[in-house]
Amino acid sequence: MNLDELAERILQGDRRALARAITLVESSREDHRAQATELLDRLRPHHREALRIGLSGTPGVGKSTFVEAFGCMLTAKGLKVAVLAVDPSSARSGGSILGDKTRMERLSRDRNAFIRPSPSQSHLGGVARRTREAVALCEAAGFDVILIETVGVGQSETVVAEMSDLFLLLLAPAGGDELQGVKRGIMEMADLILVNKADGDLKPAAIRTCADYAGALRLLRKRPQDPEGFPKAMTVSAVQEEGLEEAWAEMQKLVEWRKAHSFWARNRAAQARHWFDQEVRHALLAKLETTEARAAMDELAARVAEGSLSPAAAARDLLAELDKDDRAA
Ligand SMILES: Nc1nc2c(ncn2[C@@H]2O[C@H](COP(=O)(O)OP(=O)(O)O)[C@@H](O)[C@H]2O)c(=O)[nH]1
Ligand SMILES: [Mg+2]
Repeated sequence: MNLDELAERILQGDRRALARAITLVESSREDHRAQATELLDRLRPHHREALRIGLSGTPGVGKSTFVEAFGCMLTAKGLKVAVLAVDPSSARSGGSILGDKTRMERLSRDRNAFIRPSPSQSHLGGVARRTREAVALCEAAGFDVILIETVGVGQSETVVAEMSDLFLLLLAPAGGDELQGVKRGIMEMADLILVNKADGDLKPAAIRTCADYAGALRLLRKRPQDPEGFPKAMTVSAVQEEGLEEAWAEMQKLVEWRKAHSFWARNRAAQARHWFDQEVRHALLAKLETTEARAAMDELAARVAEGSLSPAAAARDLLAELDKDDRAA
């Protein structure tokens, strides 16, 4: 299939074409990278936009169960829902969302849903770009809502928040009356905190935990992109499918307000600038990873170590060498 055909089929919402295109953006082969960039350039003029919802939470809080219940609720409303994942640990664990597909059985059989496991590799930077491009492909394919799930480890929440319009933090009811070890930085990113498992024996604890977080949210600095009452904490039960309509109503309220007050567009513009910056940094760092650059660096490092060259002079020489290679190429 050539790129024109692939682009055409994606625009028609063809899921096989979409899956194929995502495989293309996930590839690190140089010719595939070039094709992926070309494909995205062809899709961009169509300006299709989805609501991108980032979702984070530690393992076991019920992300997969929530995505299944929430996703099915949205498709029942006639919306098309895509689920993507950013999981930097998947290289080791074999992919969290993969095993999760069984937990998302209903959603994965839904014709209006598309679930894509996290690409299983290496560093967060690579996963971030691939997910971002997969988001763009899902938008072009006409999806209305894109859920981007991540486990709460390391920097992955930040990465997901940087590509989302809304960021949800999913929590479980706390045992005691202390707040769970949620880092302040992550609290500050959240638009909505959802305390899951508000059912059965856990319900009182969930209500208490929710109140604790509502209090903690009020203590945070007010953000310009929030109307009165946001960010907000709510209880839900993914298993009982309770509180999901209410959570969706709050999300829509927030989105409408941000659109009306130009924060939506401003946020997307700032995100685009951020990713451009990241791409430049990646590309520059990649220049150091070539065999030639490594050899030149090793040689200069040896001279720095023996004291015949200063670190600054060696760095200058290396950069001059890289510039020369660029011009020759
Ligand atoms: N009681 C209760 N259990 C839940 C709820 N949501 C998820 N669970 C359970 O919590 C466990 C972890 O759920 P899972 O969706 O795999 O969490 P994830 O690791 O965050 O994706 C499973 O045993 C679920 O059945 C809920 O709303 N109520
Ligand atoms: Mg899961």
